[in-house]
Amino acid sequence: MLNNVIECAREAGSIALQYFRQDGRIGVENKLNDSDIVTVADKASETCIKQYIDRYFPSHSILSEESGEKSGSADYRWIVDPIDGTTNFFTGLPFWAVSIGIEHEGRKEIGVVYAPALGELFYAERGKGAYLNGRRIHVSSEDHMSRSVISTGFPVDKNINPDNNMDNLEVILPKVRDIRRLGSAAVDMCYVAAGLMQGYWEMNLHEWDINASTLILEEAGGYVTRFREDRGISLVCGNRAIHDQLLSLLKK
Ligand code: 2AM
Ligand code: CA
Repeated sequence: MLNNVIECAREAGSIALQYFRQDGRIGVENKLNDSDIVTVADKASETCIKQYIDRYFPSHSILSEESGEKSGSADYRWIVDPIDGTTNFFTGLPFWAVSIGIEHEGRKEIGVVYAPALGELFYAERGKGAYLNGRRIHVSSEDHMSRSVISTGFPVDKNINPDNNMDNLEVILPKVRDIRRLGSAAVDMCYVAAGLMQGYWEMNLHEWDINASTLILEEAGGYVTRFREDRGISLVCGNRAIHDQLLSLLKK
């Protein structure tokens, strides 16, 4: 099934890529506010993925960002983000990805994150390790915060909610080599999985943002913890040491 999921992500990513940096073809709409957007490309990518599932796995359930839940008879569920990092996509920055996770009887079994503008395909199967473009990846072995590059993000309701992650940033920024804000939870977590960054935290995410990349990170030897229950999915990840240090600093 991994090969099917990779094929599906590649097809959807190629479709999205046709809209990328093509002025006038993107067709942006607001969902919640000016920070929360969906484009024609998100919808085209999602349609491609749903058609693929209908063709090859019609009995499977689907949870997807733009069209929600579809329940099927089989114990397999696809968790789909057609474009994670839509703001980057719309702006023309390359950090965005198609993210597809597969759960069997509620357990994560396959994760595929395809970032076509970066030429990067991440995937993992439970128990079989994590890969970037066919090469095995592992989390970083760096255990000093002062030598770590840590990524984060800011919640989409920052215009109305002062609980906007600035408190965590204030505590963590002075302790680390530097902070990044890439704008795609899926890419952030895969970069931690590949040892390119040492850790990542963000609040107010959804299951489709992080499902596939959670398995990829764990299969690369990383740790993920949800550090709050009151702000959507709020998670911290990294290798054991950096994960633990970040977790101890974050506001719970
Ligand atoms: P998206 O681009 O698929 O929406 C950036 O901070 C991260 O937050 C991205 O992974 C982004 O996913 C996610 N994000 C953006 N808007 C969001 C929203 N309204 N709710 C939850 N997550 C969101
Ligand atoms: Ca998305």
